[in-house]
Amino acid sequence: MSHKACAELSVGVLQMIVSAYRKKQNLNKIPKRMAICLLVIVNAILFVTGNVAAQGVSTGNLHRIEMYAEKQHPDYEYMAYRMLRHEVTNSAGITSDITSRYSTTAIIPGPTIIMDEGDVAEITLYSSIPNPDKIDLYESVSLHVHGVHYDIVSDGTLKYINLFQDEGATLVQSYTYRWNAAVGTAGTWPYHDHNMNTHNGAEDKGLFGALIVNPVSKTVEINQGGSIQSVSLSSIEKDYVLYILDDAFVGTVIDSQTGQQTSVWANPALTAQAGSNVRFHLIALGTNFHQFKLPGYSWPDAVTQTLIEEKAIGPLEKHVVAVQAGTSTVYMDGTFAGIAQNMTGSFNVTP
Ligand SMILES: [Cu+2]
Repeated sequence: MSHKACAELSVGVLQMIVSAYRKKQNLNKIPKRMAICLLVIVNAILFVTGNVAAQGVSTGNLHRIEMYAEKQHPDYEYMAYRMLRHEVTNSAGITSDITSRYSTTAIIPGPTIIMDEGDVAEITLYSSIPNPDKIDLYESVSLHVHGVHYDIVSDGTLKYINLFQDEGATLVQSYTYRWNAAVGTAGTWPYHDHNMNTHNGAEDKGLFGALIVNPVSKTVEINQGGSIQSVSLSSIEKDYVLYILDDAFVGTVIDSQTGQQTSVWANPALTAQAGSNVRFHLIALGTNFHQFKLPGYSWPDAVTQTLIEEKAIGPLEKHVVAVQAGTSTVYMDGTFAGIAQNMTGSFNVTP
């Protein structure tokens, strides 16, 4: 499990991508290899079903997920993950399809996958990314995740690193990973490609996203009237997933009540209802250090169990900020570089 210090993904790039969307480019074509894909899907389902039946140990939910890694636009080198299907089967055997919560197009950051502590996810990745430099069709793209448990076959790296096998999808073959959000893995974690272009992957080209593992306690600690209070997870109205790049925040807003996810791009204006509880999930990507601030607010630090007003976040580090919305303010990176690059967005609280 090696990590890299990622190159920057600039705001300019994001704006190019946004403008491509505005032009209503069709970014969502199903490739012609559908027959092969269907075969792979059927095989994957048989494999998953057999596997789970054999193990029969998990008491949590089983997530069956299918995602694509694809080019953001044929003319750009940028890539992104797209959710194809997400079904959740609970311990009573009842399955619900929650695919409609996600964007139907590939987005940066990629789809936020939300699990509960105790859940297992079987994630099949497909690739539709051609590489003109590698016409053998076997260049690998992957899902490498932090924080949760998995076996060597689900590391999502190349044989060069894991000394076992290339663990990724190619143009002609999918790859299925199994993530175990075992008790003790609650938190917010990054996932990203580790195989494309180099043995560190194309994370810097847009292939990254977040995994939220909600605690089995179903509670969140929050500052209420100057003291740390434990509140119900169901009281969270919105989850803001903000990746901190070297020069911008880029994110997804999740309506925590419905699960609906909305891609909000760079330094987005965030909104909340006064009195509602919200969470910021911050993940740093790139090489810079950041100082997250939300002036006027303080929140519990999970490690020290004290209320803090700012948090240093280094490359590949993450931090969760849960607050009760009170007054409008801004969120920002308070480092010199962050201020110089105007790394800030508004946090608008409506009565
Ligand atoms: Cu990593």
